[in-house]
Amino acid sequence: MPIRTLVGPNVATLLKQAQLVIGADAVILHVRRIRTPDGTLFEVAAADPVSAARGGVAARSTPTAALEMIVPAQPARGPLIVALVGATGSGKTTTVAKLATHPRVFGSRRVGLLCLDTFRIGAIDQLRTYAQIAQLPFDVAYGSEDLERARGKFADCDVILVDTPGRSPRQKNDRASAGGLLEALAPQEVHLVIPAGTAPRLARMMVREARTPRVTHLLVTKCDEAPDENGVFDLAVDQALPIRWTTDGQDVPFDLASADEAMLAIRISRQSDHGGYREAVA
Ligand SMILES: Nc1nc2c(ncn2[C@@H]2O[C@H](COP(=O)(O)OP(=O)(O)OP(=O)(O)O)[C@@H](O)[C@H]2O)c(=O)[nH]1
Ligand SMILES: [Mg+2]
Repeated sequence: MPIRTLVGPNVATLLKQAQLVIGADAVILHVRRIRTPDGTLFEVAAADPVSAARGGVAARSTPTAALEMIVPAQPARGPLIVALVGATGSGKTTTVAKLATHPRVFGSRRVGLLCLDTFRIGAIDQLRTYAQIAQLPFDVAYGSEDLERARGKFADCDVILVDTPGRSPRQKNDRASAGGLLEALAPQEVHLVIPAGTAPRLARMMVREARTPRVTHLLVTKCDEAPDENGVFDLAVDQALPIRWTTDGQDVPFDLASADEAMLAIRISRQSDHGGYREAVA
């Protein structure tokens, strides 16, 4: 099977190049990090869908599916509802606060914060404090009866960010009511929050178990704690789940970046002799 291998410092550029060389339906076979004395480079291997299928590789993801713009599009009607789900302590609430207040993300769009985490002591106050500091509308939903009121409160919002209780991949029913509330809200985007240092097996399990509601994106947090890891990025490509946002610190709102910026920030620690961009045909 003719595989095109592209190497360069910017994954987003490489993915675009793969599309230019192969076509818009290019199938990404892998994205790998290559460390060099001068910085980190990435290798993207791609093939056309027919060759990929002949070689036993299903068309799992399009190149641009892996990394998305930091600014989401606004739906034609109604507010954009974005929910963050994930394990306890993964960084959901902090990231909701960053997204709500980072100047590059929603700009002048009016953002409201909805808390569904009525399980953990202090969770409501944590998000309410961010809302008060940023002077954003805030509400809490304990049950479906609260959703109508919350929608009314957010009537003039362009965006509603939804914080949810932490969940363990092995706990099937503990947060069932929050899952039900999320279903009722029908968010356009559901980001599964995974810290960068999460073991690949565990990260895969998190994706497998996070079914309700359907996850649309991965969101990689704590890149500062695992600056050398791109396992969650590989998982995103593998599962055809795009990454729009990443975080790399506790500073609200500024420790937030787009996925391609985060890929570039992954650090050098191993020597390699690769130079700038190059292309090879395997
Ligand atoms: N180093 C680092 N710490 C982070 C980052 N994002 C969040 N944290 C920290 O991680 C801890 C947990 O963050 P939270 O936002 O409360 O996590 P959560 O997922 O809402 O936790 P639960 O509500 O308990 O499920 C806090 O101490 C945050 O400051 C990050 O990008 N880097
Ligand atoms: Mg939280």
